[in-house]
Amino acid sequence: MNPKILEAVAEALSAGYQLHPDAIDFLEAVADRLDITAVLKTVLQGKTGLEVQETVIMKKDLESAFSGLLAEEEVDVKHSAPASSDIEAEIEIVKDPTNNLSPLPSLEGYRALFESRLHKLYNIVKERPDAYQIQPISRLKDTPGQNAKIAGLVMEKQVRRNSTTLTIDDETGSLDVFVTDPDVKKTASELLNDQLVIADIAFTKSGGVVARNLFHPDVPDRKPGFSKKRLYAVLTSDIHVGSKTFLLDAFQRFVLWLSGRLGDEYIASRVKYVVVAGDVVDGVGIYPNQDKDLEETDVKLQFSKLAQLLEQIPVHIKILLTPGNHDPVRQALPQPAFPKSYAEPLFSISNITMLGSPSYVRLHGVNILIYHGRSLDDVVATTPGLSYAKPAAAMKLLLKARHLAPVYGGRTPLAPEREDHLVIDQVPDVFHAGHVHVVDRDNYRGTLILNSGAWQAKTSFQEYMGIEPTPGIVPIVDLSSLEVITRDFTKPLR
Ligand code: D5M
Ligand code: FE
Ligand code: ZN
Repeated sequence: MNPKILEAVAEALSAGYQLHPDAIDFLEAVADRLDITAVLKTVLQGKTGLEVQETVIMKKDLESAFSGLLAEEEVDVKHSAPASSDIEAEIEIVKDPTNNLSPLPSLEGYRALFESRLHKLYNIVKERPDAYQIQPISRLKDTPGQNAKIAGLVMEKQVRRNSTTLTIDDETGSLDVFVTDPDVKKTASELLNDQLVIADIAFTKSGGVVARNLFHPDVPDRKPGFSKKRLYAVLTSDIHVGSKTFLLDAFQRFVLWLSGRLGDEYIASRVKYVVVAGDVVDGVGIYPNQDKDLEETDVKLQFSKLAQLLEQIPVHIKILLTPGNHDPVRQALPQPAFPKSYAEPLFSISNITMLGSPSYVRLHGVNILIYHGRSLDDVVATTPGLSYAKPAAAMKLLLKARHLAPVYGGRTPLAPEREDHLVIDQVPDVFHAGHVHVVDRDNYRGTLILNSGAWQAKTSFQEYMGIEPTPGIVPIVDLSSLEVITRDFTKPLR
């Protein structure tokens, strides 16, 4: 028996009590979580005042004392956590494309981009235990019955009733692979055009190639990084200042809440970061006839209005701003940080950091991938079973593909860069995107996936598309546990 329990039993005996065997089992189970002599002491104190003398300590006696102590301990931890104004910010910009962009002429550029994509994804594939089995397509021997593995980009996907055909290209050649097995067809249906796939193939007697199995590059199952301090990061996006449907009242309430003027003090005073994943303003000329939806038609003035709101956020809270498809930077991914020419008023706010999209930022040891999410349109449009109501499922596919915008020639413009900055070459602890205007979350193999909603009410375009946004609702991440809570700022709190 655990010596601490022997000691506790002896102490109970000397006070004239016995422990029921179930009570001893209970002590065994909790011995390394709590100070059991303290638990026992509480129980004995409770027993001494009783009119009817009870001399046996039951399991239920211990349970109630134990839960009381546990609650006290938790309260202690909470109240001893300092406010975020007493904690220095720890922002490590791990990766930001802004100063590494140099688009090449189109033809040469896209060739370089895809070479870079393949190269970076091969480096990811190299970590697989079966990597040594992967062969270049040009070296495959088409002996019937022969198995092999290949890795290449999905150039085409033809879905028919009974089979799917994938055209897979690597650096050495191209191969058509048939998929008939129902489980493998399911994986095939999740593959995005131009993403990397690993295929376990077999040659048939008739000279065809079938997929025995298909694999995403994927992320390993792991424990994410946590902050040692209890601090919160508000993850938000799609503010759309300048739009007639921007929810000014809700955003003002959010700003007041951050400055501690709306109560909810425990959470509000521990917010250290506000991370914004793009579409900070509504922009101009983003879609045909946007003018009629705008309250402010000058982009610079949209930024002034945004600055007037953000400057009310206390300076100890650090604000990270990244662009989206409504913002006045290039539309093609990756996007650089806001230039001074448009966003001048933001540059005089000392607690704002501007970054490009996508960027990786480590906050107190938590690696956050921030990306607006334009390519979610392509993912939703081309993958059966996905919808705008559940953007986290679409984000999960990007994570599995290890690429933020694989589809070339779809709705998401890609810049002809020498390096493919959109490969997810480090596994993030948090994957934060917006664009869809729907708060949604998931956890995939240790990564928190979070779509961060919006501050814009339903637009006529969304009405037409059947999209139900969840504006004014803000996810708040506890960096010490990656647990998520939300607050709804569309109405007064409580
Ligand atoms: O995107 C706001 C919402 O509208 C988001 O749910 C995606 C959807 N959206 C935006 N552009 C398109 C296209 N081209 N097709 C389908 N759905 C789209 P925002 O970027 O704020 O305008
Ligand atoms: Fe948006
Ligand atoms: Zn957007």
